[in-house]
Amino acid sequence: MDFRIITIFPGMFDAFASHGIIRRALESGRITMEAMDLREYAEGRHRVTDDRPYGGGSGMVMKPEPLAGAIRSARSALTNAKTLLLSPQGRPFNQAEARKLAHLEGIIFVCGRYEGVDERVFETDIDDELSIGDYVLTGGELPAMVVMDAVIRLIPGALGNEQSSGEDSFSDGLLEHAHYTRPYVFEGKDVPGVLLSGHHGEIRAWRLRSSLIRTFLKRPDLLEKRTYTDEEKQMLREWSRYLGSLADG
Ligand code: 9D3
Repeated sequence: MDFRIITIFPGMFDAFASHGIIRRALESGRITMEAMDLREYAEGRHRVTDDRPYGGGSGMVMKPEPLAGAIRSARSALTNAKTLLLSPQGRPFNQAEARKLAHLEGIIFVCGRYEGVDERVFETDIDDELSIGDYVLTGGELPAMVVMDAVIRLIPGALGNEQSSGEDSFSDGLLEHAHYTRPYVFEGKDVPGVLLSGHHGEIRAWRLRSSLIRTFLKRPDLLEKRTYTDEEKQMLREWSRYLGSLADG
């Protein structure tokens, strides 16, 4: 999968590209990534990329000519790519969006800065608009990295053989079960015995129960968006009966 990023801060992407799974995905050729400096598409001695808004007001707007030039250059390199604008007005990004994007041949990210882009560029050169959540950042660069990170780990082979994104907690709508590693006793607390029992069926059931209860405690909103297997229904009824017996004495 091919990524192009249009930004006034291409250097922000250097650390992202040079560590861990992203670095390996680049080295193996599963992805390519190029941060394009928007300034290189701006004219004049000062290579200005922003200007004052028509109608007045505070803040600046991304000038149309450099942005359109950079997008068209990226699109001529990646002919089948989708062009996404990162902006606070975008649709909220989530795991379902990540799964859809993972099927694309390429993505051109336009990192918003200032108050936004000139509407005429938005209308003709942007395919879709995404936000990463309801909080105020200084630009679209970190959001572009967030979206790439979520998408890249879904590309077959990107996580290596030891992990699979199919096992992600978000894949089945529950949070992860509790995890333990050595030592067996840490600060006086030991590990649930079932995990040392070697009974794979019991371990699986324990983990499912752990996932259900952690989701109930930490993210009850997730429980309502989900359908339940017979085994899960049985666990929920078991709790319900148990809680009912506590209430009724
Ligand atoms: C006067 C209102 N502006 C400043 C408070 C609006 C504004 C413009 C540009 C607010 C933030 C930004 C920069 N942010 C992004 O470009 C951005 C973003 C974000 O701030 N939060 C979550 N997702 C994203 S994606 C791009």
